[in-house]
Amino acid sequence: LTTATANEKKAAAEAAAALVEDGMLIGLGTGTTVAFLLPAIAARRLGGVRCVATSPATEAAARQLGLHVVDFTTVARIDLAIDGADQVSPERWLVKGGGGAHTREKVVAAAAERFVVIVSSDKLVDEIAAPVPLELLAFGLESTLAALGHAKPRAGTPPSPDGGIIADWFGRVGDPATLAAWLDSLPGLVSHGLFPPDMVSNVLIGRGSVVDRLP
Ligand code: A5P
Repeated sequence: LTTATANEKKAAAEAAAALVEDGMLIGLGTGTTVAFLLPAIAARRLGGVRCVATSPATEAAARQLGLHVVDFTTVARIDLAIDGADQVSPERWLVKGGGGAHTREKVVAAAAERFVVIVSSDKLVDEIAAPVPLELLAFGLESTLAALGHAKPRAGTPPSPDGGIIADWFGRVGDPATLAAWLDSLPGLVSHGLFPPDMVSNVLIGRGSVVDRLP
């Protein structure tokens, strides 16, 4: 992480932390950008904020900072989810899952009233491209990989907290909606890292020391 990129991540994260209101249930993403978000939320000292975490790492970091983390098993709706991304296209397609947490991240984003994406400016792309992160069931793994064609389990990455195998797809993306629909049709696939534009409420982009929004 260069200092310039870190500063952009921090600026975007701090802008998102300002959106948190007392009493809200917040969805916390995963990654190095969210690492700047957690202290920024904690610093607001809003006693009535509760959070759900998209990964054990985020959960531990949030608790360490004194944030009130609740279990996501029995919660129906999230007010505001905030998360980073690996790629953001002009149409607001996202690729997520560079840290392997995309399954829980997508469940949390989908349950949120508002999903705000925080990125450094280097995450903006003209077109979504491979790799697209995947989570696959261990059951039938070889047959699912064969159906996927250009996919490989991610070397050295442990299974997800839900037991899935983290992998990446390396084919030509083309139209993200077509690829997402095809991936969603494969029974052995738990989830993929393509997040559709209709899931995304805002994108906050750190650019130098200012924060832009995707129009
Ligand atoms: C975690 O699985 C990812 O979806 C992250 O949100 C994404 O990789 C962005 O990560 P950074 O904030 O570390 O760049």
